[in-house]
Amino acid sequence: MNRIAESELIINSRGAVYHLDVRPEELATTIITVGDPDRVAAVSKHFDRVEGKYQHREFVTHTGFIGNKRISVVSTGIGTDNIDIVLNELDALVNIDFETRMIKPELTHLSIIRVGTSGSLQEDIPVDSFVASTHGLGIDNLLNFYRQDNNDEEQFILKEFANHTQLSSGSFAAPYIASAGASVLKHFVEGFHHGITVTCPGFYGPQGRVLRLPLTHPDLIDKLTGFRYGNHRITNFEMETSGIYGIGKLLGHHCLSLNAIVANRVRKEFSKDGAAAVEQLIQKALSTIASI
Ligand code: R1P
Ligand code: URA
Repeated sequence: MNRIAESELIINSRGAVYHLDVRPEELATTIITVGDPDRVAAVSKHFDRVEGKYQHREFVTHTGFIGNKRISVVSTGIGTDNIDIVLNELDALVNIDFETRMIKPELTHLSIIRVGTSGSLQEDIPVDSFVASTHGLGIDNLLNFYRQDNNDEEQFILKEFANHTQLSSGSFAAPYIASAGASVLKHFVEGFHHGITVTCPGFYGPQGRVLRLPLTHPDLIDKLTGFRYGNHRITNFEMETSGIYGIGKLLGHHCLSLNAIVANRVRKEFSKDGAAAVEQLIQKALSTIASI
């Protein structure tokens, strides 16, 4: 095994990984990710004890305890470009020895649970309801930079998605897919819709929103809503899940994305109190996470 060079894994003068500014001993093995840096405190206010707070740029981390369960909550900012940074640095913190810069012989498998907001693509999944993503299907290109490893079902879903939406033709990057960590997903059944979450490289055009610019795919919402593969359908879209599932799974972590639905794009509705829905999802997620 090779020593990882200073240019590849950047460790600052505090001995912390560059973007997150967190040291290995400052991170728990159960991690909640949120997009909004202000949502970190909205999660850690429920901790019995906060052990440490760290921040660099949009990456805020609070580590603490609920009972005996040690949890870190980390903000990612928006988008899978940020997820590339956060997932690789979280993994480095547990699986690379910062002294020797070598991969550790025994790997740690993190539990990584996203608590975020999302837009529903189905009429029967209303605003203020919750979705646990069975799969992250990315149209954002991130995983095309890594060697992927899909099972048969994932490949079939992907093929049908490409046929149905034509989103892999012309100038579009190939869509990719990864499944939720089954060992985590099984704890989030009651009170959650389950389905495929599509991860987009933007909030407006890439999610079919028209303000002043005409779109190349004006039928995107209809195509996503109408997609079926066996019992699978696309429940919602947002901007991080496929990156978390894709990179997380390749690195051996157990990942789950929990979504508070703030918009319903079929009914054209937006939540009257998205903050309350997010707070409810945080509480629901924490009570389950503390017990597993
Ligand atoms: C867009 O408003 C943001 O909201 C969703 C999207 O994925 C994107 O990050 O998630 P968060 O609420 O976690 O930020
Ligand atoms: N986040 C998204 O990315 N899209 C939505 O419609 C709502 C939240």
